[in-house]
This record gives sequence, structure tokens and C-alpha cells, in this order.
Amino acid sequence: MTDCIFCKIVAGDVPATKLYQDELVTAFRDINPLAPTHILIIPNVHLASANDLAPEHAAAAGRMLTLAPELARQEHIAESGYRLILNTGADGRQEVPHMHLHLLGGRRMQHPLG
Ligand code: DGP
Repeated sequence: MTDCIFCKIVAGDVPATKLYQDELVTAFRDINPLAPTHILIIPNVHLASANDLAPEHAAAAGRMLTLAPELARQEHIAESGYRLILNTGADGRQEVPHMHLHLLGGRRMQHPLG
């Protein structure tokens, strides 16, 4: 999508600190980190939110999930733990309309969710 900031990051048209990219997904550091480690993992294809997930996206969705522990190990937070968040829609407080998985760690998260 031409006016999507995350599509532009995937394409390399907007700079980002990319940690991983393959044919399905891209991972980069959040511009406004809420924890010592705050990474966004996104599908390369434009999906506005998790509501757009369909069976043909299973490979990308699976890659997003399996990449998370790899990046957590790379960031040395796998043992201490981390939180994966997939905000969806207005009530989910999703601000950027390109589906993204937050990987947050390096500090103790607040409990409970919400
Ligand atoms: P959400 O509220 O779940 O839609 O979170 C969107 C996140 O995206 C928010 O933590 C800030 C981040 N973000 C927004 N614009 C940019 C950008 O241009 N570059 C990077 N690296 N992160 C961005």
C-alpha cells in the first residue's frame, strides 16, 4: 500500500533499525520504545489488522510468531521473559493500520493487561 508507513519500511523507503527481513516478514525497533527491548514484527504483505488474516497468511503469521523467540534470544531476554502484543482495532488501541506484533522485554511488565 503506497501510503502505509510500515509498507514503506518493508520496501526500504523509510529508514528503520531492521533486525530481520525475509520474504514473509520484517522486524525492526519501535521508534517509541516502551521497554529496553521493543521490536515490531510485521508481515511484508499489507494486512490492516489481524482481522484481515486469512488461511493464505498462515505462513507469514507463523513466521511472525516463530521469529519472536529467536529475536528474544538475540536480545538476551528469552530467559527473563517478554510480552507479545497484537493490538487490533480501536478498542485494542491499534494506531498503525498495518498488522504488527510487539515484542517487549528487558523490564518487568505491569500486571494485569489492560
Ligand atoms: P500500535 O499502537 O499497536 O498501533 O503501535 C504502533 C507502534 O508503531 C508504536 O509503538 C510506535 C510505532 N511506530 C509508529 N510509526 C513508526 C515508524 O515510522 N517507525 C518505527 N520504527 N516505529 C513506528
